[in-house]
Amino acid sequence: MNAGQVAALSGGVGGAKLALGLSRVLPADELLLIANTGDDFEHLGVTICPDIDTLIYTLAGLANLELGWGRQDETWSFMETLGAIGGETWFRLGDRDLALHVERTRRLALGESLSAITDHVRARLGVGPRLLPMSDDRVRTRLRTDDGWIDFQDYFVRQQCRPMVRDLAFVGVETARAHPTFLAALAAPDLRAVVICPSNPLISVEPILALKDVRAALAACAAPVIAVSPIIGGRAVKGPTAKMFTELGTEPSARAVAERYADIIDGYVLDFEDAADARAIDARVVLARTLMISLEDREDLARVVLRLADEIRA
Ligand code: FO1
Repeated sequence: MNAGQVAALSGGVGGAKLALGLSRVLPADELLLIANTGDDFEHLGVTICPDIDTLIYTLAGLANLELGWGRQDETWSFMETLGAIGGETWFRLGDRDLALHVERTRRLALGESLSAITDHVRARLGVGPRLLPMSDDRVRTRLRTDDGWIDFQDYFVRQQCRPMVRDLAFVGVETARAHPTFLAALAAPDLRAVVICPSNPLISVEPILALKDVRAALAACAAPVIAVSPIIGGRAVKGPTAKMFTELGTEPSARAVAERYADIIDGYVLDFEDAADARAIDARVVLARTLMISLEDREDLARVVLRLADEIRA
């Protein structure tokens, strides 16, 4: 019983690793990827969509694995030249990566949707599974720090996640429409599974869940919803997840992540290291190795997730 589609919700690095695993164990037409766009921003005159691009580059085999963002075999002439003439260089755009931002910005200005542009680029770069932005409408994550509200990339890149986070907002989410293909996938009677990839719940997954109709569609969908913990032993594999949880008053743990998804998940995959958390989680739980170092790790974790979904569905 493994016909229907799998819809996977993802942010950047960690999520993209599992998305790659899923793409390698599923036929391309059985996987639909939904990318967070809350991190998107306009900078140096171009529109940058970090999570969409990380997913495309990862699945195309073009990702810069050292940096965790951008393209491999990158050169930096544009940034160096920009710096030499006194331009802003805190957000580094590689020469190859820049081409994508320039082309996307040109097409957006012509009135094309972000989803159409994304679809075009993913096909040109040889990525098989469909990849959708969570919405074609603009949603921007902002954070309240002790110095007031700031944009996500200002916090994440310019200030290197140093400020204490007091609150989060997804500006535009009240009026943004979830992509219709995404909502249609969730409503499909033969949907096999929804996977919430191991991305930061606060900034990568919750912008998607905050879109009108998405949480209700997930709670109502025929398929099991399976989340994978991005926290292993109280620590995030990469990025500020644990720090943000602490600053917002919750001890970072696999259990704390599950609690944020309590109303929508049917299954939860957490690391062997977090076995003690398993009992407190109100979903069917599987312990696995969730640290994805090798390609095999990514595929193995994808199989664990699909097996859990199929067991729940059966
Ligand atoms: N992250 C950084 O830490 N420093 C950068 O200079 C940087 C540049 C960059 C350029 C294009 C792109 O798509 C992503 C980029 N990122 C950079 C990552 C980006 O900030 C992501 O939003 C985060 O990694 C969170 O997912």
